Amino acid sequence: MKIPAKDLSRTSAGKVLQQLAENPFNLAAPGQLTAERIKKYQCRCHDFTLLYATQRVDEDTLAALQHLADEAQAIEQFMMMKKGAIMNHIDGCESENRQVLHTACRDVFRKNPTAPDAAIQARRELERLQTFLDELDNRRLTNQQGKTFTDMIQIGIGGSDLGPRALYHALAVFRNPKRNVHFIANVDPDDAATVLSNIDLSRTLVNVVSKSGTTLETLTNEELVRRAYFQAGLDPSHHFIAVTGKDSPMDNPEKYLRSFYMYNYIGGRYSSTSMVGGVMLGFALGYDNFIEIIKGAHDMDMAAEEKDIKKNIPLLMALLGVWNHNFLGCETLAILPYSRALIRFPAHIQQCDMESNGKALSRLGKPLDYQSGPIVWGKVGTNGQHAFYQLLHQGTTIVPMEFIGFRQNQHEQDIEIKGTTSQEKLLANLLAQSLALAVGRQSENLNRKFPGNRPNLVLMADRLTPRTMGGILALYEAKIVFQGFLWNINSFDQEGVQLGKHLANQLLDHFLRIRQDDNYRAGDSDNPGWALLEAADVTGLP
Ligand code: G6Q
Repeated sequence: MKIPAKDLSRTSAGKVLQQLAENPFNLAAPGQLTAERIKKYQCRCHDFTLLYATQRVDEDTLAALQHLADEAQAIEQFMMMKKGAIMNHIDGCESENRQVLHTACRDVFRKNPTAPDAAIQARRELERLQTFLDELDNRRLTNQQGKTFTDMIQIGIGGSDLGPRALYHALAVFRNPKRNVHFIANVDPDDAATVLSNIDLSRTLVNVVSKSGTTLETLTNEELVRRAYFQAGLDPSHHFIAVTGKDSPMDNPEKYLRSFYMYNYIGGRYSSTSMVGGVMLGFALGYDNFIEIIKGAHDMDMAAEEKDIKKNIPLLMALLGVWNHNFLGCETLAILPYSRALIRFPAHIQQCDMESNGKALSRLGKPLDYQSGPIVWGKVGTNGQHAFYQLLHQGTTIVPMEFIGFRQNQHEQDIEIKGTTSQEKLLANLLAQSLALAVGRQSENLNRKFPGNRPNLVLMADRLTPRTMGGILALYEAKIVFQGFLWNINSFDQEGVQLGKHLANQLLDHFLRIRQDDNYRAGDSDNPGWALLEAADVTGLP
């Protein structure tokens, strides 16, 4: 299966969009953002509605964006990816050359003759997880004193931390009230100390997550927590669980109470619905809720196969992003959920997006002659309105925004004051911002003038549940993948991350040698690590 690869600058749709961008739809002109427009520019997929009347698009722009998606064969590529084609390839360069099959983790409940082997492997891991969780629930698996496990520490970093952690916070209200999860990611020893200072280790499981089984931060933190177990007189092999790649250095079941697997065709940042998220989320939320996440994600994976951009939220969001970034020249993107539960979600999307699409080489092996992924950032709720929104409204930089909102809150509690609930006030704020940023405000006083034309969209759902969370997760994954296809880049490797890992290890070797040999530094000034070592001196390290 050969992947159709075409650079954005070689597409005919790109040329049309270039012309349209000279005079984009003016949201700030009087009478443009009408009720009719708001009604017309809505897209629905399953539980979600996307409101995009507040983007600088009209029918001509949408037709050109549809043409762009067709020319790039975005849907065909997405379906090839789901069936197991090698996606991770760049002509003329050594690259990972792998399948990309995070969607297979969700394609586990239907008889699908085209499902790749990955779906069978995912189902097997799910069954093993279910057995493990049953044992915990039925007290067949307890600590050595016969007591239940009440806590879990998840040790992992990057893709083995951000997505799972975002989901845990998002769904905390669905948590088993007798179970808590704590996270250690950074190698900063204070991170681990904070978690360890306030926990009963004897009733805690430690879930060590590393696909490669070689990540310095994770292995160091694992040893640090193991030492705490030894010091407490506890045997770590009754508490430690591994989630790792088959045959990785961590694939050593004797060392662990249980070992679960993820496979090399699942990228770290796309791994939340594999065992990377599954073990911890299953422990905290229960197996059924984890399955709901998977089902919500699967629904979105299917919805993302729709060719008509007006019926496919992830594809439409991908295209609107390309329009704003490549044609209207906006360099960043803000993700702004109006739900405190999504507190960690912008950080996850930041990683997933910037690690996937922060690339400068096309899949044809040539430097790009256009921009790829934007700088992604964001924060939850109305708090931002009292902080950085000033720049969004009146700053010299135009920041496209993606708002996420829910009609109902998660908890049963709310209060009605002056005839409206807090949830209604929250939503009113969200919608007011969306409209104000698009339309702006005229004023004689230049200081109080708002130029408008700040492109934004609103993703709405009824309530943030495990199912909707799975949907939002898969929606953003698909959006990022589609943008990679449109930019014709390899979204599935991360050489920049690998470089950082490699350099840190190299530098640590230097530290070690300095400790062992006082004469080493003088004779080694040609060593490329030297400049870094000089800098390290300033920090007072060894
Ligand atoms: C994600 C990246 C990266 C990775 C971490 C942790 O896509 O590859 O963020 O997840 O570096 O790697 P391990 O899971 O191998 O420890």
